[in-house]
Order: sequence, then structure tokens, then C-alpha cells
Amino acid sequence: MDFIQAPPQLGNQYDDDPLLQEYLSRVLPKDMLGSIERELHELGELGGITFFKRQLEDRLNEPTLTQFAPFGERIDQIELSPLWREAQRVAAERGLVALAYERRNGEHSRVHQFALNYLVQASLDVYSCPLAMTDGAARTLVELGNHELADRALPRLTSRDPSRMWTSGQWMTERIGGSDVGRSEAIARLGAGGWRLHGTKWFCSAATSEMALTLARPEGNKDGGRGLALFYVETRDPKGGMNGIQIHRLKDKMGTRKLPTAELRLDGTLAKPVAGLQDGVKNITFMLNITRTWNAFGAAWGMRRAVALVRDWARRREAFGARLADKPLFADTVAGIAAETEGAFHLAFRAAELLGRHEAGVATEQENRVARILTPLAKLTTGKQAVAVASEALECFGGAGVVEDTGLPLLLRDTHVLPIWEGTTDVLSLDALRALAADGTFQAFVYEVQSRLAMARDAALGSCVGSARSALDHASQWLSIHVAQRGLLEQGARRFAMTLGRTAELAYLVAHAQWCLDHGHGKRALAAARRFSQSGVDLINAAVDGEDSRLLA
Ligand code: MFK
Repeated sequence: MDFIQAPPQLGNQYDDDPLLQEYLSRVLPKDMLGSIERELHELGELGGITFFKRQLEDRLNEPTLTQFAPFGERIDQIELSPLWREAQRVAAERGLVALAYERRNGEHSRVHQFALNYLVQASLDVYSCPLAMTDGAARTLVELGNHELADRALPRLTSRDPSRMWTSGQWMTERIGGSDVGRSEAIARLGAGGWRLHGTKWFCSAATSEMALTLARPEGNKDGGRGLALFYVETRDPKGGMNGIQIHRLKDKMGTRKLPTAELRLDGTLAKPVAGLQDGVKNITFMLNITRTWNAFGAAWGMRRAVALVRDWARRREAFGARLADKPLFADTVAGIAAETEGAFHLAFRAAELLGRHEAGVATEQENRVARILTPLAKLTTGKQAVAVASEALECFGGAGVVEDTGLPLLLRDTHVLPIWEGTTDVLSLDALRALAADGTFQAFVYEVQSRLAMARDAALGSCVGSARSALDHASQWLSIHVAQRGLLEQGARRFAMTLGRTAELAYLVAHAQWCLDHGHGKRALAAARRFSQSGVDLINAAVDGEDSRLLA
């Protein structure tokens, strides 16, 4: 009889996730957790069973663009994949954006929102992208206090009615690139009916959105980011036609293929300034900081999915006379990716906690400073971890990991974008330096880490505390030596920022492990902290020579 291998499967993603359950018990008031537990269980079922199955069935469907009607009329219609159409409904009905704005659970509303997304998004084929931008647009309209636009768009962006809910795009990238946004070439002219935009937006995620926030330079403004203005655009005119927008083509990407990313031509697109006629880059950073937080969660749920599949596989697959789960080397490999996954989880959720406290108006000045630095650190650290974990996970499946109809290659392909969009690792490392240039921010970060480490009382956590403290001291020393030498500071910025991100992760792992020991939740969290602390926390290397880099590059 020929052998047939049983494929890896998932269970309810809430019931099967001790880390999420422990974490929510630790940070949420008991009555609140009780009131949302059913919802968590339902989302766990949707993520692990219902949509995981649909995702596999929907594997070959991709969005399509039809530019012309049969008799030549330009229509630029995008047809979404079936799973995306269902994701639209679930997102509205479950309040995957709305929860943060309804704020039924006060400062905990962001944790609530992201916990639900964490449970389901890995099965929704990156529908998280338009949701991230929708959330970012809503936040930006609130922060910038444009009441006219907020009154018009917020009820749509945060609606729970699928037929009313809008999503938003974030059109930033032009042909000149996605990082140095201040060089954008799009022009805004005051014309018939108001401001009209002209130019090409080169990489617009989720081009099906009903609105977008975008940047353009009002004619006559100076160069650079300050001369750009932030504009609000509705993609269709009142009759349902395109608002001076042509979709040139959908991007042919290696991953996130369900996401209709497009090149757009703006030709007289009617737009409204969101907050004056300059400082566009500064104004869109409200949006970026939200989408970067979503990005960190995208990494966390992607890693969690990879590890969940590998763990199931390890119980089903036998080689050399035993289940993989019982092989010491396989366990060692899985432990490595599991520890990285737990670290990323804590960093992302801490960013959500701070965001929730800020929005509820209860954050201290110290917490707001931590939030500013933690956002780029979370984005850059978890993005890199996610790619490494996804790659390792595919290897755990052997050849099956690269065979398309197993659905497994998606784990890596859809993850690979996480260190790229929303600012590359280098750009985010420079943003971390930008954040630290503000008075008191580094001190606030040090306090954040030290206070977590001070919670450790169990001797088994001693080595973890030691490695976190020594990484923090090294980072502090490195910063004080290099702060006045811009070239050297920039050269080492990625190793420095990754060290801060990994140190924060270790500190959160330690605090969580102590809580688990104190509350009868066993030693898994302790094991995660210990393994993580042995996997490279301090990445700063003062011996790296800039001249060597120049020669090699
Ligand atoms: C799973 C879900 C994933 C989510 C998917 C979403 C998909 C969306 C697809 C996309 O749109 S990807 C495109 C994303 N593009 C970027 O992320 C841009 C990357 N480049 C940067 O972030 C650069 O750092 C930046 C464009 C911001 C640099 O521009 P400038 O003009 O050199 O900035 P400058 O002069 O340093 O800063 C201007 C002001 O903004 C300063 O304030 P002041 O005027 O008061 O001095 C800065 O402090 C402030 N600023 C910059 N970055 C900030 C910030 N403030 C707060 N937070 C930040 N992050």
C-alpha cells in the first residue's frame, strides 16, 4: 500500500493558543475578558477552520483588472478574489477596524481589536492591508481635526455594515521611489470645483478602496516633504465613474497576490486638503504609525500560523522511526522559531496597549515617548523575524514546503513584503534614530525595559535578565559615543535598532514568564524567554568597518 502523508491542519486558533490566553488574562480586566471570550473563540474558529479551508480552495484565484468595456469605454474595474469578498463582510461585521473607534473597552480597545485580527487574518489573504490603511486614514482624520472630512468619512471607515463600510488607500509611492517621499512629483492645482491632482502613483495597495489619503505638491510650493500637502480623495464621482483616475495595470508581485496593488494615473482627480497646503509628509505619519503597527501584527500572526502548522506536522510526520515531534533536533529547530514568535507577539501587543492608552487619553508622557520609538522598532524587528521564521517553517516541511498546492509557500511569499512596505528596515532604523533625537525618548525606552526586567524574581530567569541588561547597556554606550558622528550613527543604525527591538522583546518575554510562573501557567513562557535570550539579542558590532562596507558595496 502506497504511503499517503496526512497534511498539516489547524484547530480553533483561540483554544489552541496558550500564549494569547495568558496574555489577555494578564492585561485585561477579568470582566472584560469574560465579555469578549465568546467572540475570541468565534474568531479562532473562523481563522483556524472556516477561512483556512476557504483559503486553500481559493488558492488560484487572483484579482483581475478590466480596463475597457466591450465598446471601448474606459471602466478600470477590478474583480476581487472570492475570499476577499467574504473578508470584506467579516471585517465590517466583526468590527476589525471599528472596535478601535467605538472604544467600548476604553484603553483596552486596541488590544481587543488586534486580538481579533490576530486570530483570523492569517487566513484572509492579506485583507489586513486595506484594513490597516482604513484604520490609518481614520486615525489621521481624527488627529488632524478636519471635522468636515471626519464627519463624512469616519462613519464609513468604521461602519459595521458591509454595504456601507469604506476602506481607504494610502497612495504614497511614486516612480522616484517609496522611501524618499519628499521627492514626490504629483502636482495639485486649484481648478474647477476645487483642488485637482495630476501625476502617477506607482504602487497603490488595494486600489479598490472607496477613498485614499495621498500626497501632492500644490503648484508653486517648495521642494521636499514640507512642500507637499496631504489630500483626501474619493475614488469615484457621485455618478459612480472614476474620479479622474486611471488604473494602468495591477502589479505582478511575488507575494500578496490577492491584494490588487496598482499603478494609478491621476488626471484632474478632485481632492481636498486634509490639513493645510504643506507639511504633507509630517501629516501622513499619523497614518504610517498605524499601518506600521498593523505590519508588526501581520508579522506576529504570520509567524504564529507558520509555527502552528509546523507543530501539527511534527505530530503527524514520522521519519527515522519516530514522530518528528519526538526528535530532539526537530524540537530544537521548532523551539527556535517558537521563541521568536512569542517575542514578536509581545512587542506588537505592547505597541497596541500604548496606542490604546494614548487614544483613550490616559497615557502618560513617558508612555507616549515609548510609543513613538516602539512603533518603528516593532515594525522593523518583527518584519525580519517573520521572514526568517517563515523560511525555517517551510524547511520543516521538507519538499512539501515549496510545493504550491500544499498552500505552504504562501507563508513565505506573503511575509516577504513585511520588511519592505511601510518603510524598509533601513528606513525604519533611521526613523528610530529620528525618534530618539527627541528629549527623553531613550530614557523612556530604558525605563520601559528596566521596569519589565525588574519583575523577574525566579532564578531561572537570571540569565535572561543579564543578557537584556547587557544589551541595553551596550546600546546606551554605543549611542552616547556615536550621537555626534552622523556617518557612524547611520552606518550602525540597523544593528542598533534591531538590538533595541530584541532587547524590548526579551524584557516583555521575561515579565510574561514571571507572571505565568506566579499564576500557575507552567513553564512554556519561561522556556520562550530562555531560548530567545540565547538567540542573539545584542547585535551591535563596533568592529564593523565603514571602509570595508564601502569596498564591498
Ligand atoms: C499587515 C498589514 C500591513 C499594512 C499594509 C499597508 C500597505 C501600504 C502600502 C504603502 O503605502 S507602502 C508606502 C509606505 N511609505 C513609507 O512608509 C515611507 C517610507 N519613508 C519614510 O518613512 C521616511 O522616513 C519619510 C518619508 C517620513 C522621511 O521624509 P522626510 O521628508 O525626510 O522627513 P523628515 O523631514 O525627517 O520629517 C518630517 C516631519 O515628520 C518631522 O517633523 P517636524 O517637521 O516637526 O520636525 C518628523 O519628525 C516627522 N516624522 C517623520 N517620521 C515620523 C514623524 N513623526 C512621527 N512619526 C514618524 N514615523
